[in-house]
Amino acid sequence: MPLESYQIAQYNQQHEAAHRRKFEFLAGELGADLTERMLAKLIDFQIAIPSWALGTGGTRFGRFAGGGEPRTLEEKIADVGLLHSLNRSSGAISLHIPWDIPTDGEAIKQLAASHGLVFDAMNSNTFQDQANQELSYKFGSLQHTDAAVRKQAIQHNIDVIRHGEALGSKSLTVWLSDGSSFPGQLNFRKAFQRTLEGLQEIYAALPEDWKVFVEYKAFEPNFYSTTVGDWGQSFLYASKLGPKAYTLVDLGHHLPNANIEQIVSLLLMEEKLGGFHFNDSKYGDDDLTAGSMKPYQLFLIFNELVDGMDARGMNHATDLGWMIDASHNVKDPLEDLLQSVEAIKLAYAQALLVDRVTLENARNNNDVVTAQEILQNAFRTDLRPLLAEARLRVDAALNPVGLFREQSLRKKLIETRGMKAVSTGL
Ligand code: PSV
Ligand code: MN
Repeated sequence: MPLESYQIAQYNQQHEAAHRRKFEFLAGELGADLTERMLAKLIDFQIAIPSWALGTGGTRFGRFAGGGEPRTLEEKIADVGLLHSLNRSSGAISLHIPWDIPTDGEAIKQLAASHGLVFDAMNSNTFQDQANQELSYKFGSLQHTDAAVRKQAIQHNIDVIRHGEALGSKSLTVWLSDGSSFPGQLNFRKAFQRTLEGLQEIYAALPEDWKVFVEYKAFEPNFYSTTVGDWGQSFLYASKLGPKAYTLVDLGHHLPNANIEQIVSLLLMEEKLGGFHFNDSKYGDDDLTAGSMKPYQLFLIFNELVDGMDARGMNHATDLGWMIDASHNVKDPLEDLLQSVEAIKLAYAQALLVDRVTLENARNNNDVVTAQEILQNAFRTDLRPLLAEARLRVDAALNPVGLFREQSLRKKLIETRGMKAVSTGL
């Protein structure tokens, strides 16, 4: 273990006095009741780490690895365990098959449990051809005109479910790159129908207590049409499939300037929002650190999430799938993931702070100014000391990135794994 609990305790002791000053000021402003309620919710709130984001990400032009990347599933679990010991907010890992096939499900499950981790959604991959694969996905998978290709893709998804069952996962995320790159290439209606039929077979293989998340994406790798291209199409599939099927929102998968918070609000209302892939972007599916570009948008999304979940009496921590889906070209992947988790929890905390009764009154009175003030007051309140206090109370680091650096954790990983260790993924 590159980080021992006494090292976290020592670090916290050194920084506790400075933290106390900031926290006590904030708690005084918020009042003891609200402070404690928010702390309890923040401690519960966990965000799953994608196994494919633990290595350095690349672009189509190149990849600049930083060393010490996890080489095996066991090492990926160890990395997520390390993140979780630093922030106690990343208690789950999301696997991608076939990048992370567990050879011994029970042993992997136990290893994860020893780090305090559970398995979040399993992800299938019919967007790449694998070395020993019989038929190609060049022209799609579930939408393919050839029934044999569709069958292969369906079977792959069923295999992923079986791997997930062995690990205690409870959901499958299906992202299809299916679509077309040129006008005329595809019959949209037939592609939709074939995809629906494939999803229906996968749905039929789901265990009773599982969910399937249908992830949409507007473009890439296909640049003319995508067969699950937006939330409307995903919603259509999820509705036709049945009560175990939901839409998954990846923040990078919309056309520019889409109002994601409104999408989230309506999906929740219709009981069809299943989960999230958090990341941030400026141009397309940039897969940047959550909250690095548009923190206000992230807050507005959480504002709708808290409002919509409360309206339905949902448990914030457990009733939706919270996952990161990001890639890191120029940062240490582990530091980047710590930053993403912090940004997500900050947006969540800000949303908890919104005075909903006054907001609703302002809306009813068409008092636009007050409505805006309420949201911006919450967004502009510095809640970082509250997040730090939540960590302190569960023996995580007051400043996870600070401790990661102070303990030279990347250097230690490079010492054991080497400079050239390369992680599986994109
Ligand atoms: C596709 O862009 C996506 O968002 C899907 O969730 C995939 O599983 C993941 O990225 C692969 O990196
Ligand atoms: Mn995604």
